[in-house]
Amino acid sequence: MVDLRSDTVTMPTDSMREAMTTAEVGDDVYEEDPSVNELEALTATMLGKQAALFTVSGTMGNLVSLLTHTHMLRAAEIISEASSHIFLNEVAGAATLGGIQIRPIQGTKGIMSISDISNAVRDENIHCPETKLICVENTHNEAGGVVQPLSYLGQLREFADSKSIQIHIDGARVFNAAVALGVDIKEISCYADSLSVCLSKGLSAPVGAMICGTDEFIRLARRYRKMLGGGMRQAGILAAAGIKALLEMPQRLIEDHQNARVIAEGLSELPGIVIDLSTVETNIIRYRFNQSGKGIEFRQAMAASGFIFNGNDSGGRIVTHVGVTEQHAKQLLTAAKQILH
Ligand code: TLP
Repeated sequence: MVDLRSDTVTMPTDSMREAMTTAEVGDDVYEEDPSVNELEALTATMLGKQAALFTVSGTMGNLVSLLTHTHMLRAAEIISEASSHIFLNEVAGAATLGGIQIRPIQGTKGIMSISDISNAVRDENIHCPETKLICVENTHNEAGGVVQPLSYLGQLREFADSKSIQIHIDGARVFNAAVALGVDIKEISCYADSLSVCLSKGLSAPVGAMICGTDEFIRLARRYRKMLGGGMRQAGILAAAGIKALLEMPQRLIEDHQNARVIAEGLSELPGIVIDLSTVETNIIRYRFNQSGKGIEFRQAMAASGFIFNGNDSGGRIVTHVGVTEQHAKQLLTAAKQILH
């Protein structure tokens, strides 16, 4: 089976497993785990921020960031794209645990227009919550792995500064964005007050995500992580894999993007399947059929040929990663051609 449901299915590499067996560890709640400390320092340096924090998952990294930005102040509102992971797929954690109201804004290919954001920012008014944060998902999962352009992030930063609002980047796949743009990751992170970055997606670590920001932000975030039960102890075993993920894996993401492009272009030529090729900038392909029920039928037939993806009644998502080779991409197209001829 070639598993294209997500890049979360990637396995730790041999180099990660080796590093995990020899990792120096300590109690991280006392901030005494040398491997965690090294991973946090490395992340902060790579992303050009003062400090970083290791979290259990991207979901926890985002939630801790939101709690820290709003400081659990009731009546806070944050802006996030209508199909963002934070709004759709984080179990309403911000509302449930943080008392935060999310104001969803419909973007175009996952990108919210500055004028729509501007219209959504609350005025000083006794009736209104206070707009504290703008969240940007980079790359944007639901939109098909779309990269937020640097010029856009620059304009957004300018706007946010003019309103004294902070920016959080849900950068679960921000290394994919940097690779697609051919820029150093700092050229993206410089626009955000805080970022979350997943280690366990395309970067293949078994567990974990990083958040980063100022020293003060991370000091508070560490307390919120503890509150959520995310204070880990000898987490250096996991951090050792995370270090390898950051140092050894980003450069190969380009292969995932190339394979996604091959798959997307090939599939888009087949009858009945609709793909907006302009969204296929990284390792995610979103496709749909104009016929209801066809999504399920197609996935079942593809699974019988050895390729599994996630999806619904009328469409689905294909995600490339280190376990998907160029050969697999070609074989997938051959199987799809037989099914959709
Ligand atoms: N995304 C997962 C699923 O939850 C949908 C996937 O398979 O793509 N931000 C973004 C943009 C994400 O795509 C995800 C995970 C997260 C945050 C959360 O990361 P984890 O799974 O580590 O909590």
